[in-house]
Parts: sequence; C-alpha cells; structure tokens
Amino acid sequence: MNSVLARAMSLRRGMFVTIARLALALAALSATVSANAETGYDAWLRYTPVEGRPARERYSSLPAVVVALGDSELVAASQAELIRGIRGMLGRTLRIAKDVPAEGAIILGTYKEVAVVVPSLGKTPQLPPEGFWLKSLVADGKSHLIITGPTDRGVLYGAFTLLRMIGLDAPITELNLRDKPFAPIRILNHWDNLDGTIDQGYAGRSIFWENGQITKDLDRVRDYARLMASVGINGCSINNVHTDTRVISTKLLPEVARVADVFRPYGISLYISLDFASPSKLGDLATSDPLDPAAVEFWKNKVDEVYTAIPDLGGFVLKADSEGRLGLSEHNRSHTDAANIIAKSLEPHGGILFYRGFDYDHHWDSTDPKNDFAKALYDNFHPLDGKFADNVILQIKQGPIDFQVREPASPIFGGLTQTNQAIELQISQEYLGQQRHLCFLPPMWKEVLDFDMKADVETRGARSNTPVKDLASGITFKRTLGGFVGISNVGRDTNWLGHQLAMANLYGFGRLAWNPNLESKQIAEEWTRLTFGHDPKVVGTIVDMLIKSWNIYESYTGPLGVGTLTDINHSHYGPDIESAENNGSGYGHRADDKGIGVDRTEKTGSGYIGQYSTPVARVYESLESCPDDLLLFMHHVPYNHVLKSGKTLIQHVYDSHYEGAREADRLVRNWQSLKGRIDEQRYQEVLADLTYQAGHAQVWRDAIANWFLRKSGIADDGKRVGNHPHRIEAEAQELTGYEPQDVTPWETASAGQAAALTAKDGRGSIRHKFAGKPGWYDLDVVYFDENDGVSKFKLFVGDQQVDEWQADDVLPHDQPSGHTSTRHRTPSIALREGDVLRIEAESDAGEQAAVDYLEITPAGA
Ligand code: GCW
Repeated sequence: MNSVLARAMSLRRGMFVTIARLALALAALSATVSANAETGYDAWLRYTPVEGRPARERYSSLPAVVVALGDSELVAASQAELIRGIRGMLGRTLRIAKDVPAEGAIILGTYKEVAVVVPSLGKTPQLPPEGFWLKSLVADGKSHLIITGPTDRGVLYGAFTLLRMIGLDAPITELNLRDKPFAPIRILNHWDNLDGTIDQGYAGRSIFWENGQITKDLDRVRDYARLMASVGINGCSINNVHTDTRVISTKLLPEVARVADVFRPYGISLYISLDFASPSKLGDLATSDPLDPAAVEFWKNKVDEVYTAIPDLGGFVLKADSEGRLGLSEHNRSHTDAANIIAKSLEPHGGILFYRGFDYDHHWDSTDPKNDFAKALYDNFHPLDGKFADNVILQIKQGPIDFQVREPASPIFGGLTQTNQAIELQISQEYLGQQRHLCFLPPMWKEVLDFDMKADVETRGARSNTPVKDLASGITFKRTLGGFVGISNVGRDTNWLGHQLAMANLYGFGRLAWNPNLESKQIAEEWTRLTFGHDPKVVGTIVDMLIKSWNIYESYTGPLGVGTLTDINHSHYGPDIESAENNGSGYGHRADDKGIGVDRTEKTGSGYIGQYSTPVARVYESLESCPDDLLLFMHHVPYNHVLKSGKTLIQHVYDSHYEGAREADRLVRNWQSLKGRIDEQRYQEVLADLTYQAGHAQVWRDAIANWFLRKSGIADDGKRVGNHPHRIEAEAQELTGYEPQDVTPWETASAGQAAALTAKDGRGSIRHKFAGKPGWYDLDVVYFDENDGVSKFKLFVGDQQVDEWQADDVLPHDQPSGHTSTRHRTPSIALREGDVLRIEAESDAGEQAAVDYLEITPAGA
C-alpha cells in the first residue's frame, strides 16, 4: 500500500495532479482491499466502503487527526488499525499527530494519559482494567473523540469497537459509550502440533508451526491477532495439549517468543501447553513425580527460563492423566499435586495454569451401570474443591462427555465453590460436521451458558440463580479468575476455517466471551453485515440460515441428547452408530431392540443426575419433567415412549431425520437466492459446501433411520424409511470391472453395499437401462470419495457423454463409509425409455471409484 502511495507521489506535477493521483491511488487501494477481502481472508475486518450506505453522512464529523498518547505498543496498534479501517470504510486517511493538535482529534490513551492532555475529561467511569470509554468531548472549542480506558488493552478494544460501529452503520456522534468484558479470561486454545499438522484441524496446516519450528513468516499470525483482538480475546495457546516436550526447550524458546512479539501489540498473551512428563523427557530426570524435589526444581528453573524469554507469558495449559496421557496417577499423586507444583513456579511471574478437566479414568463397563464416563469429572474434581492454588483455573468442557451435538451443562460447574473455573467451548466443529456442514454454535453455547445450575440453592433457597456463565466467570462464588476458553482450529486455508460461514463461530465465541448476554441473533447479524455487507435480503437470509443450522444438524444426526452417533473411534465425522458401544469409550447409547438411551438416574441408573443441585436433579430424574431434547442422555426409554410432542420416540427419530435432510436441502436454495448479491468467489465456495452438506445429510438420515428400523423392528408411519422408489443400487446393475462389496458399517450405504472397481487395469463401468417416462431428469450419483486417491467418473446416456467429475475431495477415511459417501448431481438430462445410462470410471491408488446408488428424479423436484 505504501508503494502505491509513493508511486502516486512521485508523479507530482502540481497540487491538483497530486490530489487526483492520490485519489486514484486510494481508489486503487480500496479496490485491492476489497478484491482481497472476498476470499474470506479479511473475515469481519473487511473495512469495505460505506459508500451508498444510508448512514454515510453520520461519519462526516469524524475528526481528521488521530493522536496516540504514550508509548504503548497497543495504543500504537489501535492507531494503525483506525487509520486502516477508516481509510477502507470512509476513504479518508487520518493525519497522525504526536500531540493534541489545534483542531478536534481522535485521542487514544489510558485514563491517566488522556487526563494530562485533556484536563476537562473530568471523572472517568469506574471500569475493570480491560474496559473502555468512547467519549465525544468539546474542549477549548475543539470536538474530540476520546478512546480511553484504565489500561491500554481497554483502548485497543475501544478502537476496534469504534470501527465495528462504523462497519455496522451505527451513529458515532455525541458518544458516551462505556463497556467492559464479562470475565477476565477470554482465550483461544489451539491443538497445533510442531510438525504443522493440527489435531482436529480442517483448514490446512498450522499458522504457527512448520517442521518443528515456528513459521518463518508471521504475517498471518499478525492478522489472526487482529481478528482476536477485534472481538476482545486476550490470550492464545499455540500448541496441542498432547504436547511435544520440545516446545519449552532452550532451543525453541526464542522461536516461541517471536509469536509473543507478534501477539503483544494486540493485547494477546501467549500461553504454552505443557507436557507433564517434561522433567523426565526434557530434563532427563529419573522421574516426573510432581513431589520429587528434583522435578520441583526442574519446574522452577524451567518456568524461570521461559519467563526470561517471554516476560509477559500468560501461562500454561496442562492436560495430565487424561486420554492416555502420562500423568500423576502413575506416581500416585493427585490433580492438585500436579497443578500446584507448576502453579507455584508460575506465581512469581503472575502466570496462570489452565488445568484441563476432561476424561478421567471412568471406562465404560457394561457390567457396572454405575461406572459412567459422564460422572468422571465431578467424581475426580469435586473432592479437590478448595485445594488448587489461586493461579490455577480448571478448564471444563461445556458438557460432561465431549462436544456432542447436544449435552447438558456439565454438573461440575455448580459443584466447585472454591476453585477457579473456565468454560471450554469448541469452535472447531469436531463432532459437528468438521466445517463442511454449516453449524452456527452460539445458540448451542448459549443454552449451556444461560442454564441455571441453582448452585447456591442451599444458601439462597428458591432465589438461587446461578447460570453457568456466572459460575464459569467466577461471579457466583467471587473468584478473581474465570471465563471462557475457545478451541480454535484456524489453518492456512485462505478463509481460515475452511468454510466461509464457519468464521461466524470464531466471531461468536469472542463476542460471547466479552458479553455472554448477547443474543445469538444479534451476533449473527453483526457478523453477516461485517462479512457480507448490508443488503437486507443477504442479511436476512444468512442470519436465518445461521440461526437454524445447529438444529438442522442435530435433526439429521443424533437425536434427543443420545450423542452425535458418529464414529467415535476415528474420524468423528460421518455416521457410525454402534462405534461407541461395548468398547469402554463411554460415549455410547446402550440401544437394544426395545429402547435406547443411558439411564443416568439416581434411582435405577448411574447416578449422574445426583451430581446436579437438588432442583435441577429433580427435573432430570423424572421422565415426565426431563426435557425431551435431553431425554436419551438421562434415561433409557422404549422406542414407543410417547414424547411431549405426542409422537413416539421412534417416529420422532424418523420424522426429524427426514425433516433435517429437507432443511439441509433448503439451505442450498436459500443460499442460491443470494446469487448476484454477494461476490462470486464466496458465493460459489459456500454453494459447494452447502450442496455437499445436503447430500451428506441424506447419508446421515438414511444411516440413522435404517439402523433404528432394523434395531426396533418398528416401521415408519410415513413409509419412507427403507423405501426409495427412485433409487438404483449400483451393485445390482450390469457391472464391468466392478464387483458388489459390503460397506462397513452397513447403515452407511444404501442396502449395505456398493459397487467397487476391482479390475486390475483400474477401468470399469456400471450400466442401467432407464425404464421411466420420457422427460427431464436430475441424476444423482452417490459414490465414495476416499482420501487415498483421485478416481475419475464419466457419465453417458447411450453414446453421448453428459458429464464428468473426479473424486478429489479429501474426506476423512480411506474406505467406502459414511465419512466418504458423497453425491454428484447432473441436472436436467433428457431421458427416454430404454436409454442406457453408463458410468465409466477409473480407480486411482487405493480408491476403487466405489458407487453406492443412482437416483433419477424429475428435474428440479
Ligand atoms: O474431543 C477430544 C478430541 C481430541 C482432544 C481431546 C481434548 C486434544 O478428539 O483431539 O485432544 O478432545 O479435549 O483434549
């Protein structure tokens, strides 16, 4: 951008020429900015011109000068961001002044700094350190806009808020806006490995790591820091909790410090995930026993060394003794022993230890109904309440299992009165469609955040009102630390998360961490306006799609709190209904031929419900009062149990799955109604994602509906399940080079089988003779796009080739399954009775160009 300006300047031929050139240069600049923006890279910080927006004139009074007081890097970053944002949105380049000029200015600085230069500022509002105050003020006849707060972080959040207001067409005259974060902890965790891969990453490789090193070019990290800061996130861990010990090695620390340098101007404190076994693995000690004096010494020295490299490190994240991690139990020590030793070393540096509360030693045992994975966290940590050091935060997933499509709020939130806690929300859509399915998460998060645990009912009786957001933020029991941790999986894909619309979750997490009282709809609307502009049709359509999307995803996956019903042992992506049964994973649903669901009652089940306060437990314990959407989480019920809707459980499963798949289809059409109203690149990308989702929603629907039909033996009243009149099973057609093959698990392929190309030369065909009436038809080919090769398909009607495509997606499996099943649609082909439809395919590597079925439906039906 500077070079554009410089070139414009060098062409100076008198003042007017210069101005004209500059205007051109700026126009070119904003054109480049918006052209870049439409890849999704700029996310909600696009800063596109307000030109043509009704509110444009609102901003004409904005001062032309900006002053950054003091020497804080954060205030300087705020100034740079304001210049950038205002240039983008208003086409004006603010003048930088060192001191308050002889005209009105935007003045950036902390309370103290501003009071010195604008004595008439008067009494400043009482705000926590990271709060801010945007104040229009006339002093000595000059109209200033003051962006201030108790600390420079507050100033930064104030600057981003002002930019957001302009982006949203909000008025900014006569401002007197004060705001403050709900909680001090608002951080993101990344599960990035040092080799550049990401645990549960779906959008390319790590932005932080490559080949065991921090990436050379940190520009992307800087832009990520801007995105985080713009929604008030103040900390970020950059390596997987399944840690590579080297992250704190003497050799790597200077590298890690580079990331802290990039984060610093944006108020993001760096956090590092630790390996509990570092004393032995890195320090060559005989033991990592947390009470062994040598291990204690190791941690002290190591933590001092880390702080020498990164003096403002936020602290550490530790996952010990969980999911097979080496931990304290092998030394016969408790969680507090482990946490407190490290916390003690952190204390002199003001550092915090996040101790992950997840998955402890409760292995599913079908012979012991009391042994319930969902109970593990409470059982392990409730007895330790009050024993953790003051700088330890117990980091608790929103529900007691593991980010399933619907879970109740984890009871431990209400069970700790003397321990710092933070709620962990997963932005990564691990069990929620892996950023291939649209699933806007704030509505789900809000259900948990707003859930009243009635945690102080013992002391306050019926007046108890303790929503999870208050408990997790430390408000209820007056803890100084607490708040929100988001698991994020941004990668190097241009649009960060792989799906353009998934960025709404990152935005939503930040906004809710700042203020969990915001409504999901407001968040969706803000995000949509900032990301796609203000066309009412665009805003209305996208907001509606976002708000419905979680329920849509839920309705074609796991119903009524039963779990997502995905493959729990590997990819966590497509359907695999029995994967969690009989293997100790603890995520299962205990289905038999009479009913389904886990009995977690106190009376006859695992007793999990008893971990809630009495009034909450009472609601869950009784079948009558337990909300239907969590029914199968709390109870084992027969298939013919009648729900509050009046439907039987089994009919609800059938209906909701058909409705969900239909809604997924509707999402495509909603999106298509926006053609021409948003830029082509993002339009096409989202269209491709939604089209895929609609196909995969059918795979889910059929898998679950068919599985329940077989298990329960109860037919669908609507006669849809197991009944597909338009479907042509590939394995039953005339095959050349192809052979019928069983698909595992059976429910993930139509009729349990596919046709797989087994011929040695890798070529084959599938033929079908069309017997319908002449007309226009859409032809769907449902095939398996594995991650181990790129097979090729050609479609013929008679001798005429009508389509071709490649199976070049990278879906998470190397076999035909519910993860790889995908659909190709050839729209509107003219068919006549007797036509021979032929798929000619070439297999590649291990991918056998397997086809599940063809479906011929009247065009556009
Ligand atoms: O859901 C599981 C994920 C793991 C993750 C674990 C955790 C980093 O499948 O990839 O490990 O949760 O939260 O620690």
